[in-house]
Amino acid sequence: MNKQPISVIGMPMDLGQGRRGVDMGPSAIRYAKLQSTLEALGFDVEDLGNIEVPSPESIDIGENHLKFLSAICDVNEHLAKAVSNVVERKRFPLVLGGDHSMAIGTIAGVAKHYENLGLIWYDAHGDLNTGDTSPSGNIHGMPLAASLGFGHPSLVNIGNYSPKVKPGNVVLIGIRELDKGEQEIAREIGLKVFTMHEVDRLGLARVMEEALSIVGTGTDGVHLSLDLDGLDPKDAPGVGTPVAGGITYRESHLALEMMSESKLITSAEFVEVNPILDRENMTAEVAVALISSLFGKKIL
Ligand code: EXY
Ligand code: MN
Ligand code: MN
Ligand code: MN
Repeated sequence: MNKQPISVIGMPMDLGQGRRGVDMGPSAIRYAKLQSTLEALGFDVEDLGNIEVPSPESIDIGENHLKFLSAICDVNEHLAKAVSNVVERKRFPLVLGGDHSMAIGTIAGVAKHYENLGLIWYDAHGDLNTGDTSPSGNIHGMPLAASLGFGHPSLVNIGNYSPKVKPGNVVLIGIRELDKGEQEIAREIGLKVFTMHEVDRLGLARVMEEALSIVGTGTDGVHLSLDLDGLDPKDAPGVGTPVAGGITYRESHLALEMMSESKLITSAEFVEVNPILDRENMTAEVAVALISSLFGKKIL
């Protein structure tokens, strides 16, 4: 079998949220043996290092409802270019984070290469806020809205085009916390949201079958944006915005194995790993284990 070579990019981003430490997520995932694990599965892996991100202490926070907007836009433009180069070289972009505001850059870099990009948003949160609806002003609560074309023009137009994805090509999985404005936008544009209610009621296998059928129909590529807080905090404690009652470690493995079997996924990012809030690098190790499943690791 021909295995597409993989390019790893680190995004040590922590400007999009309020708790320090998530900038060290990429290092923690590398320390959990990402590269050797993928090489053992037979992949050619190159690590392109990290995008440069300023520390929050060294720059101005700007307006309170869109904290660090200007720096977040700047570093996401850089990430978008790096990701786009990887796609042009026919390699698989695997981006490590970093707070979820980085998805704006990753998706900007990927989506311009596809007519109809599918998107799987695996998360406790919808990340559907704009500067007007956000209760916190934290931009990590806004990247899905921005990718769909909603929000501040500088976020929406990263990469100089918008929107990156169409609502009918997007599925959200694991959702258990939505702000009022997020509920409204999700209803208004008819987003397919598999909340924890659907996971409990249907089981994760059925949810994944439906989700993969949606993102695999009429699309020419599928990006996976996996926020580790989609998992239950018992299984992935090293995240800045934990929400109880999430998807288990086993269910998440099944989800990633089903994504692998579908052969639909063309790019991925694993985000919100915060080693300072973690226990013995457990969450980074979970990320590497899930990445192995995505890249076809089989027990037998
Ligand atoms: N909805 C809340 C906000 O916008 O502030 C919390 C967002 C957390 C977003 C993250 C990591 O997925
Ligand atoms: Mn610059
Ligand atoms: Mn998120
Ligand atoms: Mn989240």
